[in-house]
Amino acid sequence: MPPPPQPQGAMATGAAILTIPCSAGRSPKRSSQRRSSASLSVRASFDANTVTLLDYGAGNVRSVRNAIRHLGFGIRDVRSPEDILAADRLVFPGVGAFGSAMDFLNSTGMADALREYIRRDRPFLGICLGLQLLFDSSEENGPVSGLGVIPGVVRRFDSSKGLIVPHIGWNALEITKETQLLQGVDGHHVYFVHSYHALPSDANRDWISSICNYGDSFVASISMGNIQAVQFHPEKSGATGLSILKNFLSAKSSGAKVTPRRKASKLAKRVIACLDVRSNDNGDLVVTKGDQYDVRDHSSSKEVRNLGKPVDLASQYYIDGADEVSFLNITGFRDFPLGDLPMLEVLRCASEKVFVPLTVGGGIRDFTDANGRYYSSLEVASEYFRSGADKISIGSDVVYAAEAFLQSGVKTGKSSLEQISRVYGNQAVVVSIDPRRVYVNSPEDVPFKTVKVSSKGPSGEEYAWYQCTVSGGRDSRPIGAYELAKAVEELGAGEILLNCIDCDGQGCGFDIDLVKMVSDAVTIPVIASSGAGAVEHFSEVFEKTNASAALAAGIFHRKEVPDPTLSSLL
Ligand code: 1PR
Repeated sequence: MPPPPQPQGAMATGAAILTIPCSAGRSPKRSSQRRSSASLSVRASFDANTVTLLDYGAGNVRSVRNAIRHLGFGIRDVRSPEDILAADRLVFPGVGAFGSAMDFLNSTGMADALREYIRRDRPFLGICLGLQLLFDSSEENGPVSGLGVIPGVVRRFDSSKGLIVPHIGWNALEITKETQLLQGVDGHHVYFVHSYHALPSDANRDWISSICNYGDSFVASISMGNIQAVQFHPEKSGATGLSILKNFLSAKSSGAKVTPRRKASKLAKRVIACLDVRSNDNGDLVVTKGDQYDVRDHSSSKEVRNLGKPVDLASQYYIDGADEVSFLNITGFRDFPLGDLPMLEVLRCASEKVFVPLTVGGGIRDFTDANGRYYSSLEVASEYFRSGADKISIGSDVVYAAEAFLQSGVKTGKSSLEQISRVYGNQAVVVSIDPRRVYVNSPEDVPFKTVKVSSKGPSGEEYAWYQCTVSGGRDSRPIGAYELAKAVEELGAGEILLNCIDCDGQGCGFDIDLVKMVSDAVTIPVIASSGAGAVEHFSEVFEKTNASAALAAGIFHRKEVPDPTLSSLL
């Protein structure tokens, strides 16, 4: 259900009651294409600092709220079709699947209200699915009819030729039409995360304000009069994204120029700053960092290493230019995460300051508390999303689910991975793999996929397989990283975070053999993790493997590179 409305502030002053016909139009200028004549009672308002938000409760729009508030605007939530028609400025951050979004809009009368609002050329900003829904139809869950405002269809990216889907990451816009919304943005990268895209065609050419290339060209933004929509996430696109949002929210915006973030004109490799978080022996939640997953000091005190406060470090890495920030609650496997209120508070505070994607992992599984109350993994994930996560990451629980799936060959639909990706979309679900290298003499020695290693093992072994672990590397399982990666792709993972216990904290570079094996095996993005000790290590992993992103921790905590804006150097 939509969240409760926000305080309405000055909205009451200057409000007026109107009654207007509700109709639909392909173009704001074509009032003849009406689909409904139902009348709606409308209260028009005149409040320059409040924006109306259409959040139909299907997913996390907290990031959009945080970005709007960060820019100094208040939010009024849509509760009824009349609220749409009364809006001065409407932001529609579509989330979830196309079919269920249209079901909701049609059954509540909001589809007609949206068409009418658009026909009247009122200020509108659609985000992500909020752009796709404007088109005639989508292949997602269907075909399903959309709002029919813009001619054209929405299709899935074609992964059959090896294209990695979802399209996740920072890609460049090619601006095709001058608009105030995209002023100063040409050539900049913005953050995309989607599996479906609107196709440009002769019929919708007039609408398109920018395109982007991923496999093929797709519609990155549209603009017609006051109607704007973007496929990317301005609320997660750092300073560039915030300036786009500001251009929409502030009628008086000067559209100030922003410094180019990067020069490349294709999907950029991402650099992710990771914060391993846990309580220290005094009960304070701290950022820590291990060597091969051992986070205790090697001195006699054996204390948990304390590298700083989670929110301070996350904010700093955002300011310094990290493409994404991840929190891993590394003792989540033994503590109940919903009992870990400081962690949720960390997430809330970080999401108000970090305007790039925020991932959180640790402890996502079904759980029964001391009072016998059962919590599903979906509830745990939902709480993480509500607290500000854009993506969640699951480790141990997925290993068990993948083992069961490989044994039975049956997808039950009940695993945490399947449930969460069904509700929030697979682009919101990362699977974290914690493997350890096991050398063997020959591929025949084990029933798991092996690689010929670049450096031989201690007894001259030429091959290795990568054994998955659970509970932060404490327990080894009878499944390899390759087998796990293939299984989780089938079960609905949107990305793989590929750690390597042997390399963690060593600063000797990523395990290229492992990253190559896994990133060649799947068509979802793989994040290489563990071992970065120099800028060259990032270049190496991107040159030699199909990794889409690289994650590091120690190198940033120890300030061994100026900041995480490494992608500009690569
Ligand atoms: O199993 O669903 O509860 O998730 C637990 C999560 O916590 C998993 O993602 C797991 O990887 C992580 N985790 C558990 N124990 C540790 C530990 O360090 N003792 N951290 C741990 C994993 C690996 C990376 C690290 C990179 C880069 N740490 O997060 O940041 O290796 O480090 P580097 O650049 O310094 O080499 P669940």
